[in-house]
Amino acid sequence: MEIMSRLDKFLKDAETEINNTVSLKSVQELRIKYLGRKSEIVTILKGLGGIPSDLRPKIGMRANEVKSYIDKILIRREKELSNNIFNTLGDKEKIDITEPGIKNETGHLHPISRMRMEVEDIFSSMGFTIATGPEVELDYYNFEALNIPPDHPARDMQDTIWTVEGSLLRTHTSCVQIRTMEKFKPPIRVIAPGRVFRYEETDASHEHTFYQVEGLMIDKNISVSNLIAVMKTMLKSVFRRTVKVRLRPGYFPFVEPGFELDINCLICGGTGCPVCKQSGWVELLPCGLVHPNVLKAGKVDPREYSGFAFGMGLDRLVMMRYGIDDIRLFHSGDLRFLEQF
Ligand code: FA5
Repeated sequence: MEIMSRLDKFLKDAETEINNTVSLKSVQELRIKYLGRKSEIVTILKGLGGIPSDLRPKIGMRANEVKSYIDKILIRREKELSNNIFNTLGDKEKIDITEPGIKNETGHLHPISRMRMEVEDIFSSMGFTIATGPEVELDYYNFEALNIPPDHPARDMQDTIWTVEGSLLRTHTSCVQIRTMEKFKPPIRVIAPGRVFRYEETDASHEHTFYQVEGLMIDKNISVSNLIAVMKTMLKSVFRRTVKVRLRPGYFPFVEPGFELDINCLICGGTGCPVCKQSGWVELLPCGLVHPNVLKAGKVDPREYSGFAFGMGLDRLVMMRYGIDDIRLFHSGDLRFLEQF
């Protein structure tokens, strides 16, 4: 019976091709080829009416069997290939959809940068603006204009890294005082945060490269009480509580009178530790009223104006705020330290 052998061959061809196919896309194509409207099986089924009636039931039954069998093997192959997507990947590539994802590490600001921004905000709220100056500075701005002429013994107070004759890595941010007075007329209210450098041995509270925030306020009738009021407001905002401070006389050629503002050591609570050199106090903020010679160097008339200035150690402020007992940790690059902030 020719039609029966056509059906057998059709089934054999379909089975072979479906079992050998390797992609889900070709399974779809084979479904169209073997079961679609133009497929041989559909043509046979449509032509059943033309077959002699005694043979029609047998051929019809066989054609339907072949059709549903092909459908089954198409479904089975589709399932096999779907599972195989994972099985054909190497062991390392296997996807475990229940495994928790890998958290992306994101960086954050260094604690000194954060504190600098916080201090900038505090002073901005008191009407101060931010000034800057170069790190490689002229002798004139770092020393001479600040009432420290050549050969003045006060030059030894800050061990200097010289670059070329007359040029140095600034030892403090006080140079920005003169640069600001050259640019702006009083009233002046600026802070100048920045990096400074000293040729120094390092220890728990001393670095060769550290940060200061210079402050300068010049107006008519500025006195020590203005200085104390601004300092107290700043410290209260930084520490979010009142901290014990002491003011003692300090000598800096660019201020008169000059003071040292110390804060009670917050590492040991005042009982003595390597950071405060067992004294219970940390030198944080030298300050004073701007010396008339400095005002003159900045072309400001000392008979008309007066002012105060301060130079705060930013690293030490961060140490006190977070209870860090060694300044060298800041530049250590140690992630175990930095990740805590
Ligand atoms: C000065 O640098 C003056 N220019 C400050 C000043 C400005 C006085 C305006 C008066 C008016 P001094 O060398 O003390 O001063 O440094 C100021 C602060 O910087 C210190 O109180 C301390 O907090 C910090 N500091 C000084 N040396 C180091 C260092 N090696 N490592 C870390 N912090 C330091």
